[in-house]
Amino acid sequence: MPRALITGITGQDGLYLAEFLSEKGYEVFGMVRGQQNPKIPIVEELIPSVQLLEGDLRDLSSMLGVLEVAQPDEIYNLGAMSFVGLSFRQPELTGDITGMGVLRILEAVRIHTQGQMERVRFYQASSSEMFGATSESPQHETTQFHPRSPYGVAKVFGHYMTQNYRESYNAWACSGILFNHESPRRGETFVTRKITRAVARIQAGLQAKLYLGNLDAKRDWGYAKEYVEAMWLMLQQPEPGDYVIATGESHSVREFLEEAFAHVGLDWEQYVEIDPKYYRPAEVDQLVGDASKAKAVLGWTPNTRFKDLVRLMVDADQAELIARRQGGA
Ligand code: NAP
Ligand code: F7E
Repeated sequence: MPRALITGITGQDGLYLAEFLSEKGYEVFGMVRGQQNPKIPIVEELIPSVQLLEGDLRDLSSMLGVLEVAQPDEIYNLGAMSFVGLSFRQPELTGDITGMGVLRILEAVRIHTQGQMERVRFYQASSSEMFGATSESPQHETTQFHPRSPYGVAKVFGHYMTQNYRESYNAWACSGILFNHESPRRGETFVTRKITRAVARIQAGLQAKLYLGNLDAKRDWGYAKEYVEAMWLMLQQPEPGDYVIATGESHSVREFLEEAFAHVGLDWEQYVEIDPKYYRPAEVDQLVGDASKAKAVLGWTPNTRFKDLVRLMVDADQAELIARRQGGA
């Protein structure tokens, strides 16, 4: 039975990946920061066989302990401080977790394998935020980086470290450059989920207004459940490499709003107000990915398109609200 270790297992992607790997017959280990995390019962309920081990990306010795117990064949490094807006307010912490954390886990693997890094397959969660203000469109694996946030800069560091360990120590390491991917499990501060939750609450009469920042930003939004398969496919190839994972379509926050409110028969303009506090010191105006390498080499293509994604997220938030109300919460 192959063994996989996931950092960030309590996050959106971690949950989907843990389910995916466990269905494939993997023994799944997850690194968690502490037992008090309220998401731990959700992980344990969804994947009863999962083994959770305490470790932190800011602490090398804790990760060595995790590797000692898990003895993984594959490591998926999904742990990060992943909220771009917050990274401007907590740049040092973001650099420590999202950037230095990658170096620490690579070092932990080097020490754990006694220098034979090729024995363990490693996935790094790189991001389209690394492209930032690049002038090339669509973006692909060799597009020049121009990160626009402490988060984006930290991801560039992690990306190059992963490449550097591959070149220096023969690490079997891949970076997936994933464009935005969303789902009903998306954190509630990210714009898509913030909108779909608000739509459900406004329709139920629980919320009057939705306050947002820049509505003109454009993103390439895909469905997270499909993106975790691409991570796994990268680690099944004969050689490690880096891959863009994206839908190839770009839509504005405004278009997302229109679609989400229209799905429940509401006009977004009556409910949305702009609050400058949600603007960022530097914005990424437009991203759109070219995933043709992933299609050609991994055989991966996205199936869920923009409108379906918006609708499935609104439907899920409405269902969650109804379930909560029936449960008396
Ligand atoms: P997420 O929901 O924000 O999950 C982040 C995970 O990282 C959580 O499990 C969190 O644990 C963990 N974490 C935070 N600080 C940590 C630390 N110091 N040590 C260990 N773990 C820590 O993120 P996601 O959307 O699933 O994304 C997964 C990865 O892909 C992240 O690296 C993200 O930056 C990257 N990415 C995401 C997207 C996207 O659109 N979703 C696109 C490109 C790249 P707690 O529960 O303890 O906070
Ligand atoms: O913002 C604008 C905001 O926070 C999207 C992370 O998973 O994907 C994600 O980063 C856009 C930005 O995601 C609000 O200014 C307007 O232009 O949902 P977001 P993100 O910054 O694209 C990348 C690929 C990652 O790697 C990251 O980890 O929406 N926007 N008004 C707003 N954004 C938020 N959060 N809240 C607003 O009120």
